Amino acid sequence: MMNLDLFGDEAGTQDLAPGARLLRGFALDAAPALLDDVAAVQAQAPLRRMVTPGGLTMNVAMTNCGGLGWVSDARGYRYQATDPLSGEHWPALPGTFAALAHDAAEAAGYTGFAPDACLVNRYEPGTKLSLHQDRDEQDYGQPIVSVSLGLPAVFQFGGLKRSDRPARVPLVHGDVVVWGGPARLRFHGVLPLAEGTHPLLGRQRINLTFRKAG
Ligand code: MD3
Ligand code: FE
Repeated sequence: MMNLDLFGDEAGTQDLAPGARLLRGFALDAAPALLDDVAAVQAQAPLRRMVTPGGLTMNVAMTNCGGLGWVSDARGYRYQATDPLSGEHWPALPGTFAALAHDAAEAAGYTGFAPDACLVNRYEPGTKLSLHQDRDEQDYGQPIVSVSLGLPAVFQFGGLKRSDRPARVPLVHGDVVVWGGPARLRFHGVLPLAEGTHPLLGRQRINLTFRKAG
């Protein structure tokens, strides 16, 4: 069928743009185990809404696991080894997380991806993430792997300038996107989450982003 040519060489794999590959349902089988580990991470390092350097409280609630975690406060955005709430190291990166991130990166053509940071983003209906670039990592040659769990979201995928009009990409439970190469510094965001209830997560969307930050 000619339509299948729109999707890469494997059913469910789609190039959103050069360097940005969508792996539909790649995390579906692993999702229950991933969610158990998300719960364990949250128990040790609670979700919290961080404050931007400009003094605004972020809409998305966040926590981290891995050797480095992303934080924002009045001093700026950065990665650090400890949770500012507890002063303790972030929880270790669960083996399920590391394996999924590695395998997804490989499926997108990046061999040997070994993330040292996993940012856990929690959305509820109405929560949004404004257009931004991810620029706090050391090496933009490293890809970012993102995993969508729970309620669906509409992802905004822009260009290299904030003013480039973003495309809208629906992301559902189990979808994985690998962002690298020329897509690595593109502006992106998430539109306000629609009301809904997911069988595994209720009124939430959890997004995991894996990075080699340091
Ligand atoms: C495109 N998170 O944590 S994941 C973020 O759904 C973030 O929680 C969103 O943006 C979320 O920084 C989107 C998809 C994503 C992540 C990183 C990217 C898309 C990207 C980096 C470059 C280009
Ligand atoms: Fe981002």
